[in-house]
Amino acid sequence: MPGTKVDHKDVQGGKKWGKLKEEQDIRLSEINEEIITNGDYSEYDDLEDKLNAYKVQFMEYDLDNSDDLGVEDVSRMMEKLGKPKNVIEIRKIIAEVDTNNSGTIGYNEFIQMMLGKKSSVLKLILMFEEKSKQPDKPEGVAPKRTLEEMLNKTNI
Ligand SMILES: [Ca+2]
Ligand SMILES: [Ca+2]
Repeated sequence: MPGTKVDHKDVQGGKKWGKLKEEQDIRLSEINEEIITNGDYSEYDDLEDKLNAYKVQFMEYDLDNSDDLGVEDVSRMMEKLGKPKNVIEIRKIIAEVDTNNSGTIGYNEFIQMMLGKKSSVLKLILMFEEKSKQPDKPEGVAPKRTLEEMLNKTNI
């Protein structure tokens, strides 16, 4: 991507970076709590899980910890997702969900995009990415060993 000069490798993964992400986690968790309390999306019965997953996703892409996704964040996101776009396309993608016309996607706008009824390019791409990730995480399946251990303990 021409025109992007900031090298995030300098900070990403470092101690300072971890601290910043921890602080961001606290800020965004508070917003999640508010959203749950407000009851705006009460139609989702797994709202808390959903908000948690979106928070993790948002933090992953907010490279400068500004609590919003700007042109650079979104263009890196697209590169990562294998769908590189030019700056004009990125601006269009952001504008689709940028309800307060700040030129960036704030956390609330991100949540609204993911949970609201309106469709957008970014939402479709992210939803597709989430789906494609799932087969790699067989968290719901209990390992066979665990069952055997349980049976041993109960002397069956
Ligand atoms: Ca940002
Ligand atoms: Ca905005």
